[in-house]
Amino acid sequence: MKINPYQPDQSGMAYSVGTTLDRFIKFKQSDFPFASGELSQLLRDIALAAKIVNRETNRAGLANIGGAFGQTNVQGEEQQKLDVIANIRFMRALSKGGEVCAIVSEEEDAVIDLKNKSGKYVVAIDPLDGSSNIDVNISIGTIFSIYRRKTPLGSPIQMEDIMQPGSEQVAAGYVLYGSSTMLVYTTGFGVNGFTYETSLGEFFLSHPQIKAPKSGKIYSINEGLELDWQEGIKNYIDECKAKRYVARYIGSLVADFHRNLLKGGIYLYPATKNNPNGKLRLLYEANALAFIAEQAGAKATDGKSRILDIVPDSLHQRTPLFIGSEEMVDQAIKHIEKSKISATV
Ligand code: FDP
Repeated sequence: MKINPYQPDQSGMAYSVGTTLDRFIKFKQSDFPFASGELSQLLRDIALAAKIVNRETNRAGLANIGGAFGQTNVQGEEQQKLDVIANIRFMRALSKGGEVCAIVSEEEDAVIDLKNKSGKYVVAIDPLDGSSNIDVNISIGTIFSIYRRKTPLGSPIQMEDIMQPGSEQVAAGYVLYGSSTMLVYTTGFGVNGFTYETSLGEFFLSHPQIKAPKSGKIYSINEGLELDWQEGIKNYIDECKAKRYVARYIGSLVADFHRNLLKGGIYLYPATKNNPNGKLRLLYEANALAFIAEQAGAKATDGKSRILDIVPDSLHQRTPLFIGSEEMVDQAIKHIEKSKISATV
């Protein structure tokens, strides 16, 4: 029997292992006229750091890298050892590649100016999201946003390069370290997901052109904070229960978002008494996921406006976040608005 390796094969002997992330990125470079390949290289750098962090998270139980690091980050949250390790890995990947001029990280108080005058891109990153789940072997993630700098190449970095609204993102993505490890990203031409094949050490295209269901039955919210919610949120969640929707809350934003993106659902983190502006960070959590959500046909808002339209005024700014299937987000917003009107009459 003669098998043509380039043709679909019935025997299974020449089955294709699929499209690698590297090849996909290279192929997609043509979406950008006059692209010089730097964004492509930056995405590859992020993927490499993700592979290393994936290795570290997989052996966390064995390598004495679980548990607290003994310091708090700028948000006052206790840093875990793996938070610190992931931060180091991504910082290295982003600074060594040469494409980036500045980085904003959840784990760093201030902007990291790489003094790289030829770096076109600014990256905002949460190196390891969902840290409270690290020690109990539950899915965690990395979230990143990429912006083109506003000031001319060669000049020093300015705050206008950093404080850009999410609508200016040129690419965004997340890595989910879960039952399998996935990298999902967009450059504004749809959303594609890649699954890590450990034996080959490569990400392969597994979820091409992800489309979020218009509606769904899953709602994800920390119900322990119900007493702190505003009326509209309570009413919306009551409606979800009345409709016998399904409650699912992992407490790792990437994992909750990813499930809802594929299956249809909504993730809500509203303002609470302790966190009057919500808990999640605009620059390196909400913006990236909002860009991905919109590219997949879903929606993201802070209850008043589209997440991607918010112009940040501080690095570690927090925002309420309602993100997921379009009809569910619209319905949540209806309840929020209705309760505001009834509060004013
Ligand atoms: P964590 O504090 O564990 O890092 O971004 C912060 C985040 O996790 C999200 O990943 C998660 O969805 C949320 O906070 C969980 O917050 P609560 O524990 O308040 O529900």
